[in-house]
Amino acid sequence: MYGNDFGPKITADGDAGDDPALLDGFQRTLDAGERIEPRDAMPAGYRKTLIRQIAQHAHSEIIGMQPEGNWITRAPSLRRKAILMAKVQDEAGHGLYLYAAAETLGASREELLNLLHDGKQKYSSIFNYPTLTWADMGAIGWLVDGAAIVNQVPICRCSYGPYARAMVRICKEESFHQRQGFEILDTLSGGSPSQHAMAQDAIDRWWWPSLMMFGPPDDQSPNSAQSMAWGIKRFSNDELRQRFVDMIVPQAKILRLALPDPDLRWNAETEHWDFGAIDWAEFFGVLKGDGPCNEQRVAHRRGAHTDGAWVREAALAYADKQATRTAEVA
Ligand code: BYC
Repeated sequence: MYGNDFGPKITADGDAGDDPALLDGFQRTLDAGERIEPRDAMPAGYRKTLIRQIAQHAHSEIIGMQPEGNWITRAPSLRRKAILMAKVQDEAGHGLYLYAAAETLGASREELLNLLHDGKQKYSSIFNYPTLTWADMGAIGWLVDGAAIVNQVPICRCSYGPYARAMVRICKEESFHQRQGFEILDTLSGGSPSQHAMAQDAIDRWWWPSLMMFGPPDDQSPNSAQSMAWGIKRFSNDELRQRFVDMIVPQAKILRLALPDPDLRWNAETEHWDFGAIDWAEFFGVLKGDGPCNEQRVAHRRGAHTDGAWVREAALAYADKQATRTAEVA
């Protein structure tokens, strides 16, 4: 399905096929802890898995602009507005780096966007929840970007070079995003009783969906084992979820906010925080399209794509003109 324009064709679609010599080279690169680059031979499944994950990641970044963009005009001060605008622009940039990384595997941005618009590729479950109050901007920054950092820092060491390199810059920006979320919540938590209540309400609504961001439990994660063997994922979904809980619990104390889980307690034996059961029926329902905002998010994305057609056409016409001029001069 995907061609690779970045190097010699190994098979019709640029993959190693069953050629043992090529597959051996791929495995040796992985075993040496080195990076697979676009021109290298790779198994078709490796390419397909990367395109699936990178596309889903890119889609999450651009769909993630919607719940936050919703609050730009209602930010409570000029400073907050400027910060939120910068953050939403960062998300667009993350989408661009990731679509560009997918392009090195032979999947064009247009093709991937069509798959998103047709509901054939996913984006993160978290963005199917509504942002009801200003405190939600704090909760998204602190919890959602916090979860993103925990999930994405290991991807900086992913075996595929372009994805790993894109993640380095993304993670730096995510750190700024998390701090701005923490600061919003810290301010609200220390404000009037109703501001504190608003912050607590946001945490109550975003906590469980944030835990779901890490994906299904390991025993229900069909892709994990192979992705870990290929060095695409470095840790399992449950390992990263636990790491996130361990990071957030002490931060919640500093924020003077409670996490809505009566089963949350320190386990001296494991030296981790135990937490309560996640409602996986809710997660799979959201994945199927039954979340509170699924329809709205995809409809808005399709609308934005249609409205932006003239920009793409103008850019192409300009590029054509430039190319003609350059050819004439040459
Ligand atoms: N939401 O076998 P599994 C951000 C799907 S952006 C929706 O464990 P895998 C941010 C999964 O795709 C956050 N679908 O899969 C942006 C698979 O279905 P398919 C996005 C999910 O890939 C803006 C099926 O469930 N981050 O943080 O091994 C503003 C079985 O799962 C979810 C990334 O994309 C989910 N939560 O592991 C602020 C990071 N979880 O594709 C913040 C990169 C699972 O077979 N991605 N599914 O139909 C990853 O690390 C991995 O893809 C995942 C899932 C851990 C998410």
